[in-house]
Amino acid sequence: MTEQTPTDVHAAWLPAEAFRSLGSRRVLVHGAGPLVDTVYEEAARACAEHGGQVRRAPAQGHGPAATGEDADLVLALSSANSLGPAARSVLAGFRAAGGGTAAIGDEGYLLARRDGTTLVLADDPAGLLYGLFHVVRLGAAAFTGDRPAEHHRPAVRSRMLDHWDNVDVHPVMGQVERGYSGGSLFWHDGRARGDLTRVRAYARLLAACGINAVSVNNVNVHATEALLLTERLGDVAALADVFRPYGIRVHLSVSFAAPVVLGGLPTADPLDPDVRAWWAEATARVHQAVPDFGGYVVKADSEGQPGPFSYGRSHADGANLLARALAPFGGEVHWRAFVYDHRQDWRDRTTDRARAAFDHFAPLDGQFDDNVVLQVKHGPMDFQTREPVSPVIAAMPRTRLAVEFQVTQEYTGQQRHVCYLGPMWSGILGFGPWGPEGPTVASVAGGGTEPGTGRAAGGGIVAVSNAGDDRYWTGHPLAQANLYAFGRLAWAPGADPAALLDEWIDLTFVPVAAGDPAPLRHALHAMMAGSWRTYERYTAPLGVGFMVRPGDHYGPDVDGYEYTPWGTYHFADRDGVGVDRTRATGTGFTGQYPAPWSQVYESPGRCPDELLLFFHHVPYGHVLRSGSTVVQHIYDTHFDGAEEAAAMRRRWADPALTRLVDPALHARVGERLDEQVRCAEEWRDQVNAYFFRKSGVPDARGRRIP
Ligand code: GCV
Repeated sequence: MTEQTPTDVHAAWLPAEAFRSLGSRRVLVHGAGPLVDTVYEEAARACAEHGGQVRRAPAQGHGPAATGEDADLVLALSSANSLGPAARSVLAGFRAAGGGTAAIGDEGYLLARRDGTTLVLADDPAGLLYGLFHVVRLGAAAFTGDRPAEHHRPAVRSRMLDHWDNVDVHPVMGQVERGYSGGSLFWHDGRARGDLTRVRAYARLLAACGINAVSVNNVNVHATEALLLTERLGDVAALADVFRPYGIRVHLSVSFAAPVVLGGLPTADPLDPDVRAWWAEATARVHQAVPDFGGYVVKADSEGQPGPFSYGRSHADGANLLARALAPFGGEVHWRAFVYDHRQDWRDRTTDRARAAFDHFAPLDGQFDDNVVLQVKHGPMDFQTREPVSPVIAAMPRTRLAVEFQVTQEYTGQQRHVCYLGPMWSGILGFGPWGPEGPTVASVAGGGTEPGTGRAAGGGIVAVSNAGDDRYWTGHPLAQANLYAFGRLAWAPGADPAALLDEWIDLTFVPVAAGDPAPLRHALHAMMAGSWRTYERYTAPLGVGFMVRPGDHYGPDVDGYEYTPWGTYHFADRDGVGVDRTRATGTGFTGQYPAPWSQVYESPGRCPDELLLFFHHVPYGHVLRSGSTVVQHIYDTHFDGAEEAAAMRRRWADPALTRLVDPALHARVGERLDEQVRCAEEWRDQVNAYFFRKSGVPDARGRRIP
């Protein structure tokens, strides 16, 4: 078995140099418990590296050594005895402002600076850990001047990464389904990895950007992965031991057919008493092995996975079966709403895949147990470069919903293209499903009220991870920014994605730059900030989606899915293009939205340009809100997008930049950019040629279309 080589791993957003400010101070860690141990170890590691001093106050400490009066940084649990006067006054001020009883709250922290001491105060140890990483992000600014107390806490309780990692190498999908970063961090060729050093480093990176849950295997549960629930449970426990010190709970994807395939029962019918007993016993064993087990992730009746439909039962029956097995232990089931007919007839224009999740799940609102989280892909199709927000998000007020993103770039360049997705996710999280003035997607995911009081508590924000055993974690070193930004947006959905990009650059590149980092910082920002829109320009136009090579989903193939059973069509003909999803003449999908979106999307004149072809079939001469015609827009954006990719490549080749970056990393980014430029030209030429040949309309600017 090949083991991972921890020595050869990129430090990503936690290079030792990023800890310089913290590590050169006198640090006092005040409190007890395993996560406080982690905080202490982080501080100790930084101080050993940069010449500072770290002390640990005993839980019941007293006297000047424990109060932190002689420390530059105090990280203390609010419950700790003998806090110094500065910490006491910050806490008192905070509580007084909240009417005397304010709690800092789970995972939250207060950050302040008084009389030369920086203070991080938290009610629970996870908050201290997050506060420590905040101090790292601030660098020298954390130790300058006075800082009034700031209260930080996550807007969303569950911030989760799903790994689509196979234990065995799958003959088609490989070790990681839709993985573009080498092998799995956890599994290698049918077995758990023996050396979990990299998993520990990964857990640390995740905690530093705010992630607190992971699921460790593919939602397509094949034979070996199914065994993780039973005879391979020890492997799950070993992973949980590594994630736990960073405040991260482990979840497992399970097969709905487990009672049959693992338990030898004749049925997996959710209403069968033997099936219930089987799940209850299996789940009790999981909790014995992993006492803080997070719960199950389930893909049922989807793309060939088994589910309750086989027994004539509903998805509420299916989800509640697992929820009841998990409830005694405080676990949750993440039940995916990605249910659609993947064997439809392309000739049938009435079946619309976009409708499927709503049609299946909206009628079940109110029927799910409190520990069921319905995990909904952010769009109605499948992680396309541009989709409207899924109508399910507005349709199930009595169900706990989690919104699912895809950090792994299945449809956005597969970590061969620079495509910073922060702006896309930020737009979705800030979208108002009931209109711009109402609650946002983030507030649905974050919740705030418990079931029974109106709206259900939020189920969280989830994404499919893009990390693997690649030296740079993510294949393309710049794809690390997506993992980082996802975690930070899940913590603070209102954060500015451009500022998060800078934050990532400042941690990852600036501290290790071989010279003045300013040009590098500037260049990376310029290359990445708008890269999602660049990618959109040279790929499928105006929200129509797909047009990719079937199967691997990389590179252009305009008609690749047009005559397939997958429900992903653009319907281009000689007159026009797009999918009519209107109530008036199409599939009626627009009717799944509440006002105002049901009206906005219904009308080609009001529909945002970038989604026009998602909702409407229009003639090539249709004039967009931008003033351009559809076909001219296609030509223009494809020429522009390919040119923007080329400009990115030229910028990266600037010798002034090359000098500042580690040569191996520079070369890796350069190779990927070469491929991006090649692929963008291919997209440009195939899409432009396709629409020129279909429409016969020449480019108004006379550019060469092959
Ligand atoms: C894990 C798409 C992907 C599949 C993925 C599926 C899902 O269909 O192509 O690889 O399966 O989504 O989200 O379950």
